[in-house]
Amino acid sequence: MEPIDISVILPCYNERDNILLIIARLLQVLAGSVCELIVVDDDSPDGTAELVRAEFANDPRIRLIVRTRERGLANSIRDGIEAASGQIIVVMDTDFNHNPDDVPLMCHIARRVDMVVGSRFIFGGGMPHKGRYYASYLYNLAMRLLLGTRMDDNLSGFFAAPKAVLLRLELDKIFFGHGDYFFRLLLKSQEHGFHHVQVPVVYSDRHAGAAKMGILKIFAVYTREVFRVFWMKVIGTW
Ligand SMILES: Nc1nc2c(ncn2[C@@H]2O[C@H](COP(=O)(O)OP(=O)(O)OP(=O)(O)O)[C@@H](O)[C@H]2O)c(=O)[nH]1
Ligand SMILES: [Mg+2]
Repeated sequence: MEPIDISVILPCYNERDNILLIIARLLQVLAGSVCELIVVDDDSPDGTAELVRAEFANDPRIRLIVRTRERGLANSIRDGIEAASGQIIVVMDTDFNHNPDDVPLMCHIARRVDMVVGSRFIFGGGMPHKGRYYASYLYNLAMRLLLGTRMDDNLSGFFAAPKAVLLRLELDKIFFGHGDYFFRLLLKSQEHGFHHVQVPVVYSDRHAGAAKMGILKIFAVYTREVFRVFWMKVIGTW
């Protein structure tokens, strides 16, 4: 059997109406590659895992990790990364916020650099709602000023990188919480001197289902975390 080249990590919680569609599309766009898709499900009550098991029981390209003892987006991504057999890792949402069609280009570039970052805020990127787009844009500017990150999109959570490169980072200091892990990942990788390339990505609205955290809660949690990291940088403990 050929060694696995690309591992796509698909963290999910209650995504029964999205997961099979996103898997099908990824298998189409990655048809020319030796790939695996790793679904990391936190024991979703809506039966997401059972659906994947029933549909892909005999397909070695689809791996299912069901976590019953822990919950959380960031540490489910870490579990996926550690379990991955591929040389290139891709991390993306399962609700179609991230477009599976962007994955081949990101993987292609990831072979030549340390990390490919999907960005809504460079030329060619975007979001469907103008209001949310500008709010996120301004939030990102504030993050860049406070934390000194050089990336335009510090919260997209859509990236590709060689596994060996990712494992050089201090994963314990990055992979906890929700989508805020992503700015810690970018900051730590910037400090490690990673060569990053940004690729424009256009978000779509969530295809089906509901967000796991309301926008106000996200704002409060992320802002608290931005200030915590800012302060750690000031006192030299980051
Ligand atoms: N394994 C796991 N996945 C999660 C968890 N929370 C969220 N996810 C997944 O992480 C991705 C992003 O979560 P969303 O709820 O879509 O967050 P969002 O993109 O800010 O919200 P929307 O605007 O509604 O799309 C989705 O694929 C979720 O299924 C969790 O606790 N565990
Ligand atoms: Mg989403």
